[in-house]
Amino acid sequence: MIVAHLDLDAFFAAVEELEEPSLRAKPLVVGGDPRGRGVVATANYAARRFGIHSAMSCAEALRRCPHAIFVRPRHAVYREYSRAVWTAVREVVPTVEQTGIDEGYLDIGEVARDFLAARRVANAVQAAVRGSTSLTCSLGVASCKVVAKVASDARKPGGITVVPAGREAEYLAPFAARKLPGVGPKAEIRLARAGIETVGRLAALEDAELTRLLPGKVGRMLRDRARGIDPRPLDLAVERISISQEETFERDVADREVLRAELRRMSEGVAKYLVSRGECARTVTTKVRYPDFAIRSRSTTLPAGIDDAETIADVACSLLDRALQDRPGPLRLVGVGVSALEAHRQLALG
Ligand code: TTP
Ligand code: MG
Repeated sequence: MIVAHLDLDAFFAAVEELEEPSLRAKPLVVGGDPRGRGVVATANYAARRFGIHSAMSCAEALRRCPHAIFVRPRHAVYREYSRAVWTAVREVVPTVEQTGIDEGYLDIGEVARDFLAARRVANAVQAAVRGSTSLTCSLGVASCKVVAKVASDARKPGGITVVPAGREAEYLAPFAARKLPGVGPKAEIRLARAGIETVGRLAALEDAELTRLLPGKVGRMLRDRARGIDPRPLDLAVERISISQEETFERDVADREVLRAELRRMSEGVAKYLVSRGECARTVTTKVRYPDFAIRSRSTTLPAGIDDAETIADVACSLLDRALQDRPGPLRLVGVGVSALEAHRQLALG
């Protein structure tokens, strides 16, 4: 396995700088009201030099840097940029597990045979992201997720860190234990009390002491990770191929309006999921089940992808009409699904 973890640099702040170039090079905080109880969502690197970081109170950020500029987050704008980023990434590396708006794992092994080629692919990904959005990102390339994730954070901003196979444990060893994904504040405290400050010390723990400090499966899992052992595959949920919702009624339903209302409700769930993944779908399917358990489904494939609840619902309802025309009668279940998923249409930037 060769996997990369990609993480955008100072994401919200970077977008704000692109949208308003006069902010560039000035300390910039995206977050709540510095005169209220808001917290910092993110700060650009100029602001980080003053010790400002995510989750700090904005009041404290203002104290640390009185001339910092504070802006409120504009999530809809960040989502648009995120979609453009992931579309660009998928053009270089098609198989991606997006784990957040600004981060995800890339199946580099699919396009690169060895770590040398993997570095070139990582460079190409960075160039594609920069070319499509002007945003910068950092990547870590390794044989497993945990090492890739730690490595993507190591040379921010704009860094690429490749940890070749066989070097995982050695690479992780000097990092602070809390840098290991999975080590939360509680585990960190327990480890620190026992003098375990680094990933390397965690990796070297004997069974008995490990069980004492971090009992159960979690302890063994964290020690494995500290050793650079992480069998997690990319999580390409089946939902990537299709997303659906269905509802079995307590009593069979014949009322067309009730069925339509159900489809509309479920279409909202489906659309929400699509939007959260930055994807849209070209095929909509309505599924019906009759009291005798017979199942019918009707699908339509559209010329362009959609991701809004209303359009999905409109298509789903007309498919319901078609199904009921072919076989009328009360229904035991209705469902709506979407497939032929694609990354959201490229947005024109600038
Ligand atoms: P991160 O990737 O953690 O941070 P970042 O991209 O701003 O900076 P870095 O260069 O260190 O990666 O989070 C991505 C976005 O998520 C970030 O821009 C803002 C948002 N966010 C919050 O809203 N609250 C938080 O506490 C954190 C950590 C992030
Ligand atoms: Mg980031």
